[in-house]
Amino acid sequence: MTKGQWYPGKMSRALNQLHQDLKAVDLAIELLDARIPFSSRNPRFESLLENKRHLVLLHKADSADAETTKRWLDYCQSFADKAMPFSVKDKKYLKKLMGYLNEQEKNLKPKKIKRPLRMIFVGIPNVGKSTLINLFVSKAVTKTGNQPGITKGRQWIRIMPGMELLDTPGILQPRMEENTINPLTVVGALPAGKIDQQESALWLIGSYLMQGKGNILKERYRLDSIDSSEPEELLEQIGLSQGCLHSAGKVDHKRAAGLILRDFQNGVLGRLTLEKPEDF
Ligand SMILES: Nc1nc2c(ncn2[C@@H]2O[C@H](COP(=O)(O)OP(=O)(O)OP(=O)(O)O)[C@@H](O)[C@H]2O)c(=O)[nH]1
Ligand SMILES: [Mg+2]
Repeated sequence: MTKGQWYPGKMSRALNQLHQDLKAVDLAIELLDARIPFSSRNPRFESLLENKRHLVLLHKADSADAETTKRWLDYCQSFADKAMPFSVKDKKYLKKLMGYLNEQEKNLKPKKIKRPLRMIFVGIPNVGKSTLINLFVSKAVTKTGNQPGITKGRQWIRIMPGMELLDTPGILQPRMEENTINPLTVVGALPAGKIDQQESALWLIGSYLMQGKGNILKERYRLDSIDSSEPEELLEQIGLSQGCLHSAGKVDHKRAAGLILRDFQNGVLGRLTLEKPEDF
């Protein structure tokens, strides 16, 4: 994977559009992946924010380790106005989010002029922006149509009286650094095909082992034992047990790696947070 996917022209166009969109909102809701809050953050985003309110959602919290998510919330509160966990799999999160949005709407200034609270979801690819927009659209009162003079060609969705959401998300470039490629790959934020899936799958297996969660792999893939296993050895065993074989009967490591990453992304490998706030 090279930085070529985000060639400068495309990147600056996306950032310019986002900068424009941000001018039209009161609140930017940044989605981070609760399993990789560091790697799923784009530090350049904050420079575009200017004085807008900034809410961070540690999204897909259902897939992350709950204790670690709590510590990440403290970390996120050091750069955002507010941070909350979120998941579409449990309604309590939506209730809390709506509570926060209501508060923001009440505190809109100036108070005398009635206008809606406007907001936008932003985040890196695959973090869940469209899912959240759809969640709100399904509850929406009306689509409000273009509002001249605000953001050209953009639609606002009135999600309830006094609250409007921009119907297109702000897409942020993933942070491409040496220590972010594996985390971003395993959560599916980078296009498959351009990256070394095998290396990322080995890194993921190593993370399970290091966190004492190797049993999850053992059970899922019906392995005999994982005592003192190295990631390479486990990948081999998983390939064998799952029938990821070349015609000559040897394990197809690439295929086995793809299978593990898919299983992780589909949420069948339990909860696992891949980054700790103490490391950043
Ligand atoms: N575990 C879990 N998965 C979620 C949650 N919300 C969304 N997803 C999954 O995340 C994946 C990506 O969701 P999208 O809404 O398409 O993400 P996006 O940010 O719009 O992605 P791009 O359009 O590629 O930028 C989908 O497979 C969703 O089902 C959640 O709360 N928990
Ligand atoms: Mg989307």
